[in-house]
Amino acid sequence: MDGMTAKGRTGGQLLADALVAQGVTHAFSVPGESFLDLLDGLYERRDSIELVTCRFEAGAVHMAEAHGKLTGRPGVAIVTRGPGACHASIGVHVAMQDSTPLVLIVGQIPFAETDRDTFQEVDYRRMFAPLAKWVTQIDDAARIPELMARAFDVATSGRPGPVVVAISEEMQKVVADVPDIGPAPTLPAHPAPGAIPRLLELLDGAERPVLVLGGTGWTAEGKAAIRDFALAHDLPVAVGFRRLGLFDGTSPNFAGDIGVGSDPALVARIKESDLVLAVGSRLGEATSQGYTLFPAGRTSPIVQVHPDQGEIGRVFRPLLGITADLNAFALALRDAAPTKPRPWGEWTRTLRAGREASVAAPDYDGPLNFARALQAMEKELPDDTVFTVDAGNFATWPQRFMSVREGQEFLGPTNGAMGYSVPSGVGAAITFRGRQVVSFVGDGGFLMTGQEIATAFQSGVTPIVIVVNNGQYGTIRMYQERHYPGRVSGTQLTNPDFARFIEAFGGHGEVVTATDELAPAFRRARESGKPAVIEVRMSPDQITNRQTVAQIRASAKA
Ligand SMILES: Cc1ncc(C[n+]2csc(CCOP(=O)(O)OP(=O)(O)O)c2C)c(N)n1
Ligand SMILES: [Mg+2]
Repeated sequence: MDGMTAKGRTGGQLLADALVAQGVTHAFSVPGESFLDLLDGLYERRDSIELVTCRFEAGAVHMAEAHGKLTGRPGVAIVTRGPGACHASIGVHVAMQDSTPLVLIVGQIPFAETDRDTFQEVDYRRMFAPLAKWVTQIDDAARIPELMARAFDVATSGRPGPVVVAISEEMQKVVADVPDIGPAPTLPAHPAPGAIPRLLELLDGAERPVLVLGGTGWTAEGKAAIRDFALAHDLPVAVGFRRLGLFDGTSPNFAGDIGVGSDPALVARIKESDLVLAVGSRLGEATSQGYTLFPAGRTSPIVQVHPDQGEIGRVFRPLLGITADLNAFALALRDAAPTKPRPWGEWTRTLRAGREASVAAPDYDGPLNFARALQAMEKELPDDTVFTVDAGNFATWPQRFMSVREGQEFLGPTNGAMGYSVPSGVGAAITFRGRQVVSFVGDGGFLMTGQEIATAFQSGVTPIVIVVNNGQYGTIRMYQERHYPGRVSGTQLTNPDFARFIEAFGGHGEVVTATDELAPAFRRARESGKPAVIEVRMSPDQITNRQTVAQIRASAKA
């Protein structure tokens, strides 16, 4: 499209064409009267862009965010001004904290009414200032190609993130004669010439190294390259909070994930490590266990690799920082064969043994051992399954007891946004039609955005949602029991019949109350060929996969 002119296009057409020029294939939207001209432009480009009509702006943005996480190119959400933008804001926060490329387009009020507190008026530059990577408003149709290209460049550069573009109402009707602008062919940032030799020198001097993978934008080739490096050097590999898709959980070198609810033994080992290779990870609050992995503010035994130099050493001062595109870095590192035997074989085996001990399902009281149930269900999963999780304690069960295999994907909100799992699963299913999506969510999170399953029916995709029903906002109850044992306040829930909920949409519903029921229920759900909900009835007393309410109370009182 670059350099092409098409005479006399309206702003709405220019916007739709700008999306096509950027290679956009999907846009997730709840319509508003503020962007009728853009909707009309999309009508003309409906062969290139699938417009997905959603039920809730938070759902639309989570779908777009999942698209961005899975493809590395910005997911696009389009919402209306004021109320629509407010609903959408949670997804901007997810994209910011998760480093996901996202472009949120907001229909703006008529420009001529600015600053009258007119109907649905909001200043988006101020509203999204701390939430987004960049906010702009396009008031001149002739600048649509320029500013849209800029929006996509900012969303994907360095540390990827969300960009908000407000489009004033009349501007969408103005006719302008300007060419489209596509992405510039830009080569990724490669590690500096001295970077890999210095890293290897540090590795040669290490006894207890750990590779910690994180971040976004990884390609299959990049993930394979860093895997080959890890295996050649026999490094133990951990992944950051909710980054379980970055390394094969069944690999003999996989040590587990570090984040909320992760294995305390693994955290202890990482604190003992004398060289952490943090590739892509920001070593954020959850991954660093509340910034306790190393003393902050002084040099720590870390080599940190990140595409944005501004993220390197933000909390932990590393021995070495390397600014590079993660895939370019991984490919450069792949050929760095060890020049001498690696002395840490026993250390790596110790970390792996820890992971195996953690993944082994313990006994639990009652008819449902969710750990064993998940492990039986896991055998039914296709090799390219996409998992999504919500925020909540239920998520620590799949995170701990299942192994995300190479070729599978795992999407979770690192900012802990409840209501993420169902819409992101729908977005993933629409992005990768034909791949099985399995979305885990709690009873609390499901009733925040579970109605977005309607979009799966409308788009003809068939995710399977596993609702873990413990009749409460369990995570908060857990904190409550730790701080105020026995004083249950504001955390109990009265729930509907979740199987009948999905049946009302025309989907497939299952209820699971015992260990050996989950795998067959999952099989039936897949065979139904419909969107499905499997309600797993979890004892409210089994508040985490490590502790019961009684145990928490006892230690809180001690
Ligand atoms: C949008 C949002 N609101 C509130 C919270 C605070 N919060 C974190 S976990 C949680 C409870 C989740 O309940 P549920 O989905 O049932 O999962 P459970 O913890 O019971 O497994 C709450 C309310 C949040 N993280 N996000
Ligand atoms: Mg719950």
